[in-house]
Amino acid sequence: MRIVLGTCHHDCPDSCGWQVTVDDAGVATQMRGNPDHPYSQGELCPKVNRYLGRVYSDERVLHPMRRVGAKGEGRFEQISWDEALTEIGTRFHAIIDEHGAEAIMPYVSAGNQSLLAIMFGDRFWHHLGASRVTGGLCGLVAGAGTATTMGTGKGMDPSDLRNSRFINLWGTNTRLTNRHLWPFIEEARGNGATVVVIDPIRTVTAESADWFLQPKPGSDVALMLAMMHVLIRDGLVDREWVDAHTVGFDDLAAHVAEWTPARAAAVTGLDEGDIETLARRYGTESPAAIRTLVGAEHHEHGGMFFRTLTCLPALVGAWRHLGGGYARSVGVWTGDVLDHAALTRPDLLAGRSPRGIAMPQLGRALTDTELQPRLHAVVMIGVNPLVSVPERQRVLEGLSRDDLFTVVHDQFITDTARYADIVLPATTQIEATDAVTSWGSLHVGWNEAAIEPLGECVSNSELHRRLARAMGYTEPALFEDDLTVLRTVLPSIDVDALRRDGVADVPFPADRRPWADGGFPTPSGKLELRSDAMAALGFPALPTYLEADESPTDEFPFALLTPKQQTRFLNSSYSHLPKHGPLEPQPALELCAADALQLGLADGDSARVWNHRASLDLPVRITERVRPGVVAVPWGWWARHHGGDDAPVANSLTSDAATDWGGGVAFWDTAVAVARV
Ligand SMILES: Nc1nc2c(c(=O)[nH]1)N[C@H]1C(S)=C(S)[C@@H](COP(=O)(O)OP(=O)(O)OC[C@H]3O[C@@H](n4cnc5c(=O)[nH]c(N)nc54)[C@H](O)[C@@H]3O)O[C@H]1N2
Ligand SMILES: Nc1nc2c(c(=O)[nH]1)N[C@H]1C(S)=C(S)[C@@H](COP(=O)(O)OP(=O)(O)OC[C@H]3O[C@@H](n4cnc5c(=O)[nH]c(N)nc54)[C@H](O)[C@@H]3O)O[C@H]1N2
Ligand code: SF4
Ligand SMILES: [Mo]
Repeated sequence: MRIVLGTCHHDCPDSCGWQVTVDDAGVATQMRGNPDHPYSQGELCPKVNRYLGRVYSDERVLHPMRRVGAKGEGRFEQISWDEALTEIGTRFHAIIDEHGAEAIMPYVSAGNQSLLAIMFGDRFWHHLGASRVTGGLCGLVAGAGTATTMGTGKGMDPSDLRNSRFINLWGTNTRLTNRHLWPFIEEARGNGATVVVIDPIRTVTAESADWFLQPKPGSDVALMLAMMHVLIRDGLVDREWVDAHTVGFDDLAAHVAEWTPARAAAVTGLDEGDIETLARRYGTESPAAIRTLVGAEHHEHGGMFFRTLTCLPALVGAWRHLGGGYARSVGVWTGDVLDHAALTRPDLLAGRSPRGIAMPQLGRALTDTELQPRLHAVVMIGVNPLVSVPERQRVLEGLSRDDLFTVVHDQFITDTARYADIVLPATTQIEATDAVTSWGSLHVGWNEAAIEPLGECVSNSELHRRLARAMGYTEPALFEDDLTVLRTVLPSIDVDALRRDGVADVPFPADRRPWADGGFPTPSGKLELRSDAMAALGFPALPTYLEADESPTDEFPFALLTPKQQTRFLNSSYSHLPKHGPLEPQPALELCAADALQLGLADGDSARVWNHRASLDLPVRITERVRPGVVAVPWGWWARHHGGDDAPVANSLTSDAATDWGGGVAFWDTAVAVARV
């Protein structure tokens, strides 16, 4: 028996530490939380508590496979790695000869967010000169919006919420998506802190809060502006801190003068008195912290949400206090220990600057006949776009093209893998060594391979070494082994100690108040309540409420949200497994009683939800989770759970409109109609 330390690879802020028990035959027999991990403290979650069921699932892809039926039919034959690589090398060389290297595109997401898994492959794609993917589905908008005001995405250490008195969980579903932060919040609560949740959905986190505010989706900026109005009107602004460390206060004060709580109440659907109370409590109960994460960025004005939100802590001088300020992803802090260029080697571009393809608009890119050159090959790694990317119908149309060569590297035949020409088998996290810089806590975790790869599975890094060989490349950087790379790219970390302990701390300012004395890395050197740089780019200089283009209309009167909500799912990754999907409430259309009554719908009836993109029939679930005018369809389910191999899913309905800035996507500005079937 051996115990091997590892770190969860999922795109989840917690990056939990685990222990894998391996028997003498090399079989993993148990996985549990590492009790010595300072953040996850021995607990995993309802997804990963069943991880061995994923590792040893009968449905695992264990060998390379080649499509034999039509695209999407899901019929494959087993082939050898040699055959697979020869075919890929031959196809790639032919495409490069005919159309140039930019006709090939890697499409990589954070199915495994470990360092090698997600970034080592950049070396290969740089060397090849493939199209680059820009923007993303997750986190970039929050980071960019924050940086507009603060010059950086760096905020509080979320674990310092334990020192807060007024905690605003704003557009984040902590108990579901970031469960290991909850004990720190409970600790603060034990010391008298109040927890407020602001979310258009009454989530499990909202259920656990002291106070829940349910604005209309996409309306928060109006609420923030009214809070500023009250703070300024009532003299709750920390003028000393504001004068010393911000620019644009007078302009902002004039700008929010007209944003009375009454006006914001009309926009947000909140009670005017609640807006007053929220602002006054935020301005008087110190230390006050705002915690947010990713969800609220999935709107057309997502950048503006974070731009505006980060003005609030400045106005009340929250950064002065331990437990005060603004907490979001700490990936910008943990990224400091990584030598990104050493890992991804942009020098291998050798002066070329391949064109960028926007990640969220995959369907448009694959179907765009004007694109020069057209995309002729796509390699999907750790991503399931037919479930995760908006406008599924367009992605499907693209992946159905006969002149597109599609390679998918995954652990399962996902909706996307069904459309592959070649499927390559991927290891799970317990089969490969890697390291993980967390985005939820100030740690880097080690992941030691606990068992040998199953079948012929390979890790993402080994995949790229094989692709390099298949192309006949000789550049040594493409072939470096995992340990050598990890030792090189974490220069300030004692990798031997990390390997022994499973986790290491990431540096953070010693007094834990990173912005107490200002020093923001903006153009003015101060926190920018007014941003002349944004004005120069054509955006409003001051935080501004704007309505989304795709807002409810007479034809499509409901706002559709498609959130994460299953405790046993992680994004698109578990709905198909027996200990996960079948144990969750099945896909349904959630709407409130008042709307149901008006539409003549009762619980369990079949309803149709549609717009110009797609139409889904779902059982009705009447619930207080959503407010009038808002409906929800859970995300993460595959086509088969919606009635068939090519059935529409939540993202068949969603918009692929780009966000204002940051390169994200407005999934959650989607308007739909609903009727009884
Ligand atoms: N169990 C579980 N955990 C996960 C994941 C998972 O799938 N399952 N996914 C992981 C990933 S990839 C990520 S990015 C994180 C995301 O972590 P979070 O950002 O916490 O989660 P989301 O559910 O994406 O969004 C948070 C909330 O934003 C709300 N929201 C939507 N629009 C608005 C708005 O206009 N205003 C306000 N105030 N709120 C709004 C949604 O209703 C939702 O409840 O979670 C990670 N953790
Ligand atoms: N409607 C709607 N759409 C959304 C969201 C939403 O809330 N609502 N959330 C968005 C967000 S925040 C995100 S982050 C994306 C996530 O979207 P995806 O990145 O597509 O989702 P995941 O399920 O995290 O991972 C994708 C795949 O990675 C595979 N995988 C796991 N480990 C490995 C590995 O080591 N190697 C390889 N090659 N594959 C591996 C898994 O089997 C899985 O099929 O979805 C986005 N889409
Ligand atoms: S999915 Fe998140 S909560 Fe679950 S084990 Fe992984 S990091 Fe921890
Ligand atoms: Mo995400």
